Amino acid sequence: MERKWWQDKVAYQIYPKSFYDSNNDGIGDIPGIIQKLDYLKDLGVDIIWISPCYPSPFADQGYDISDYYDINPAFGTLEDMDHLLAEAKKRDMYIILDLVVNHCSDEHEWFKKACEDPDGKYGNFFYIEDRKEGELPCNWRSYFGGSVWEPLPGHPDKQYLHVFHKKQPDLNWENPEVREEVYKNINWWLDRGVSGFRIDAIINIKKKLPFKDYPVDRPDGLSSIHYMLEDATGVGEFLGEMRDHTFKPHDAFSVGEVFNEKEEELPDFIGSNGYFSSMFDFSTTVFGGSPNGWYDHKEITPEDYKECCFHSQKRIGDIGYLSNIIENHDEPRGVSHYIPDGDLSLQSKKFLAAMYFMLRGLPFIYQGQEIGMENLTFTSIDQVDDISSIDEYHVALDAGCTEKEALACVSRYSRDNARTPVQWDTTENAGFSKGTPWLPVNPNYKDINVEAQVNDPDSLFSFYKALIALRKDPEYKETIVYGELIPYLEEQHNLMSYYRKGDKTLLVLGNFQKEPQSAVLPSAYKKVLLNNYPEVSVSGNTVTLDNYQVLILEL
Ligand code: TEU
Ligand code: CA
Repeated sequence: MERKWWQDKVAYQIYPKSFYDSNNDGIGDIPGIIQKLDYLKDLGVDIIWISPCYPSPFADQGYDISDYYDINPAFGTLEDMDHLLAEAKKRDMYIILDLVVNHCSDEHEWFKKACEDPDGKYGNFFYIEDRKEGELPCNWRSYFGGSVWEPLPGHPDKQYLHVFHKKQPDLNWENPEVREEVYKNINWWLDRGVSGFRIDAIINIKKKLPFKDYPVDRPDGLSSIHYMLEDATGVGEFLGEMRDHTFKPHDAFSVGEVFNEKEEELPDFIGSNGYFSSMFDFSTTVFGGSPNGWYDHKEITPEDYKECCFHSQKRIGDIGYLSNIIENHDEPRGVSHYIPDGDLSLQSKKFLAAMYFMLRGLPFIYQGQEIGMENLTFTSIDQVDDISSIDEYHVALDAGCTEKEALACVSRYSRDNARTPVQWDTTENAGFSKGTPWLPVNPNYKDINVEAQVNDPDSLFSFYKALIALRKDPEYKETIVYGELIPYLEEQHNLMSYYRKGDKTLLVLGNFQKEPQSAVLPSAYKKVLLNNYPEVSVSGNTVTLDNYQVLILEL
């Protein structure tokens, strides 16, 4: 594939509400991001994705936008955003925003106007249907539970579609006026200095019309949206048009939140003239997911993790460039998710860091990941804020789980795990805010915090910094950024190992278990580029790896 400006970068996701609170109202904000830019620069970050920071009633933490042309007063002002863009630019950093255009907020003026006059211009911005005797146009279940249909405020004889929360009415992408509005907004931000977008829930913009029922798959009598998405074709027409009107003329970076794409569509999505620059590899996050709900999810083992990563790498090959993650704002903390038996140690965290970071693709770090932030343990459902977790709690109870079991699955998978405030130091509220944080701080902040790690050469933070420095090292960049990935000793149990081959040959060798194990080296090595233990134990052509030991070798 042709090389792109963003490919040799390292990206970092900020969830602004929980990043850093500059004015002590308990909510992170844009001036707070500006204050921490040097911290991110020191880590080696280039691209910063900021989760939605626009005006929003926060029904879904800002993924319900009521004005696409402004900044949420809780986060600051447009001037603050301009200031952030300028400060980032000074440091050769790039800001990308979240593009949430499958839906808007029910408090957006378009929806308000649609409620005033459902037959007028704005009625056609949404999916509004007649409601005869309470009948639903179709039996689809919204992602957050319940029917996707909700009575239209002020019009009991009509109803509107929302595949997410009822406060997130879906925009009607079939209407060219809607698409025009979306492109206008994207270009407005790009012209303002934003370098691109992460594109939210984008697969959902294409609905299979006319509305019809799909198989009922839960006791609620409704049908998972996935049946409809499988059946819908033609999303590419919208996405190609969006690319041509916005990203392409600006040479912007775009990363799609794409799920369930069909194999043959990969080149269309991220090939040389793809709809997006890149898309996230969700193969490990969705592994074990059950259509029944979180309570029925299957745990991922080290072997599964390895298989998912290698499968994605093989299918993408040189078609395009994936974006790699171990967590985001919708997922449990990566270390809590992928390291079995809660065996969280500095070594296991470093192991996981190196394993995903050295894959071919653009690495994203989610805030707090670089210091090894962990899941929260919930002791009561009242501590949960996230709408998705609350729904899943009830799904679990309805399926016959006890309250304890339901709470355990929420604890395991809740989106709030990743949304607790960043742990900056050992002072009150982990230094995130002097006010009351909107979501409680993880009580482990005295042990896990930025201040304790930035100057410690053995810390996880320093390990991430070394991984980033290695990716950018002129000697190895060609291989790490552009080289191919070839699995090594793929069959060896709980060993995750792969070559990166470019103008050099590197071998990433990791022991994904807490017992030591030996592995045969393919040849002698020239240099140890990274090691999470002080020593390498080799005898002849065999290396013995300590528990969760990971080595990056130059062969
Ligand atoms: O998520 C899209 C998505 O597919 C979700 O259903 C995701 O699987 C779910 O959050 C897991 O519980 C995006 C955003 O990342 C998410 O935060 C938003 O809630 C959602 O879109 C709606 O905008
Ligand atoms: Ca604040």
